[in-house]
Amino acid sequence: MTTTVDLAALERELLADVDKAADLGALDAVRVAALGKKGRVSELMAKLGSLPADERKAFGASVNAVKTKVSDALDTRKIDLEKSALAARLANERSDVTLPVRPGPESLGRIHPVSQVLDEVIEIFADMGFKVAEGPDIETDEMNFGKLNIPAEHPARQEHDTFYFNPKPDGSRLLLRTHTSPVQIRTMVKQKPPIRIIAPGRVYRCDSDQTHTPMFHQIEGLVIDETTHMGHLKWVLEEMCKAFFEVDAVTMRFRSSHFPFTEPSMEIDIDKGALGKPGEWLEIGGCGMVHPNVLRNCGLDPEKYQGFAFGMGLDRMAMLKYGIPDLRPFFGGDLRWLRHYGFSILDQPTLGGGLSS
Ligand code: 2NL
Repeated sequence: MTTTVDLAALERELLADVDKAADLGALDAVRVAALGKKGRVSELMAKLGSLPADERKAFGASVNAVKTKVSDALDTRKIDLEKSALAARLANERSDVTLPVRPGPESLGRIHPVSQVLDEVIEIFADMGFKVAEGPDIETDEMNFGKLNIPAEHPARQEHDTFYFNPKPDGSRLLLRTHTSPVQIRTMVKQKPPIRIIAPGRVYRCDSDQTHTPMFHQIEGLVIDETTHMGHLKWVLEEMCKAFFEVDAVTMRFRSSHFPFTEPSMEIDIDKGALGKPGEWLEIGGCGMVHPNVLRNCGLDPEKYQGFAFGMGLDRMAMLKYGIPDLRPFFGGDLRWLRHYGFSILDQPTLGGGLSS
């Protein structure tokens, strides 16, 4: 074993390497090669144990001195390189603060026509004192049909093309709601009149062609108190149509119809004059006075309480108002369609500022 290592030469060599390192990456490589676990200085330290005791102390001190010198040189060089790297960036990276701001998501994003129409309709009904009510998309038979005076085997059940879940062990089946009426039922069950709500939301029917999609959007309305009558119903719907189509007058027609949950029941038609085509009738929904059986099923005394309900298709309303010819691309997720028919997020519909500006 010999200790005739030329520590002075090693020190000169390592200090020269430090000086030569052109960037921070190269400098780190020098550090690892010198002071890393298997670096040249560290390896000398590891040899200490095998030296005779009388040489160990002096040799250790000399190696340590080299280590300190190299380490200090590395630190100094690192600060220099960092300074020049920053100076280079400052010299090269200039930003022109006079350039126009790039459009961000808030100006590129688009509101879907159904969301726009929903916001518009909510604004209109909120102004008339209605609150928005919500409920689950997955419902029980009782909420979707039973309480609405549609018993099992009633022919109206077939018309609803219901999506059913697999039966539970007790034979009962959950379903996807076929209308938003269960939201209104839940409200009547838990809240005493007066009730003034709208229930917008997704509904589902097993039906798919050019004008039907298995999921679509509906908005229903419900008013229950002790005195509300058909005159109020007609006024509310007329005000809604005028505000929605942004016209001063609409001609409406209430055609006698039948729903199990209203009596009397009517289909709502508007004259297309509101859309620039007078003389043609267009069906926009259905309505009626809430059936006494429905009130009773919800724990309300039909001798004391009465009121009206109505239902309309939101997607259809969007197509009518904004001249969108086909229903299917509403749910296709095609960004080109959305850029064409969508609305800016900055155009919030308000009655004061115009619903759709
Ligand atoms: C339509 C017809 C309608 C209702 C929905 C309703 C809800 C309750 C009680 C009574 Cl809780 N009625 N809703 C009433 C009449 C018509 O919808 O053509 N919808 C698109």
